[in-house]
Amino acid sequence: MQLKRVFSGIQPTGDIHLGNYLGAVKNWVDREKEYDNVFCVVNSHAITIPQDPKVLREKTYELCAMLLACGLKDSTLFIQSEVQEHTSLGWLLTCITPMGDLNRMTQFKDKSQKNPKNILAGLFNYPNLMSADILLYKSHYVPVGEDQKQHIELARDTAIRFNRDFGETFIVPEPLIQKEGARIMGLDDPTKKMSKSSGVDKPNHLIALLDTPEVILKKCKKATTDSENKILFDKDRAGIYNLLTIYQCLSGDSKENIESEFANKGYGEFKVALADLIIEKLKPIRESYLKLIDDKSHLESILKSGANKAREIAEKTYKEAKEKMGLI
Ligand code: AQP
Repeated sequence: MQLKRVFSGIQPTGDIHLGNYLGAVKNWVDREKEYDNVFCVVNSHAITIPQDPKVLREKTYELCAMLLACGLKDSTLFIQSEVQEHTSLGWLLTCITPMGDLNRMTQFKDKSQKNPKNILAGLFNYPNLMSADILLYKSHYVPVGEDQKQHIELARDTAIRFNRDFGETFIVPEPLIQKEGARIMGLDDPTKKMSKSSGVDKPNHLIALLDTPEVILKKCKKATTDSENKILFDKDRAGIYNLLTIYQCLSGDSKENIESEFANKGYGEFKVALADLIIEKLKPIRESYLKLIDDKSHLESILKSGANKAREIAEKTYKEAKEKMGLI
């Protein structure tokens, strides 16, 4: 039986954190057997914000090792810039996408506000590259966190537009968004999404998958809550709700069980239990990561074979799209 294809990507823009893990990567790993998976470290996306080239190279390899450490085994894993058809198809899609569609993207608005004096054209155009990533592999599903939903909708519109104007070519992809954990919030400010870039200048914003047990405990203890001291899944109390969601995603337990487990306990005790759970779940990932990053040639050979497999599919799709648009 032919499995449906899944594509997703992650940017090597900083330290991969619990939000990336619970919103996306854990889902990739847990459902790996159900699909024909293509996963990509999207370094060409990363340069839509200025990067230090040396750091970008290192972070790219580190993130690849981290994805394997999280448990990916049978997926096609590669680095985006190794398959040039991503940027080539990105250009074709740029030429059929109205500016108005890109103008609506909330992530562009958020990210450009962070650096208003240096807004790069690549940041504006980035959703087209993301559409190309997905459409190149004729992907059925795209497992992502909630912040990426709008970009998937754009990829769907683009596929529909291309198929209408140039003939049936692309599969119209669907997002796969987790019920729980699709939007993990910052520990310092539970009204803001946990993000790698915010973690750079705010030490208590995120929990990185490579944080040591001591750091995890410290960050959990400092996490913003409220003064009610009641451990309930109450969306109006964003801080405790966020911590409980992390607990639920990692423990796999139901909301009711978690609430009754902590019914007579205070925030202090809950935060220590949460830290213990995070430490326990991240320990094997950390250990496996340290081995993988230590053996660069093994890592490079996995990535090379991933890129070769990806390229085989990507070349065919790009050729088909290019010819349909009349390019020689
Ligand atoms: N806070 C989050 N909660 C749930 N899912 C999240 N994702 C990101 N943040 C959260 C999901 O992680 C996957 C990889 O994201 P990405 O690295 O490609 O880009 P991003 O969404 O822009 O992630 P960051 O951490 O916010 O990075 P920066 O700060 O560089 O922009 C995606 O599936 C995303 O939905």
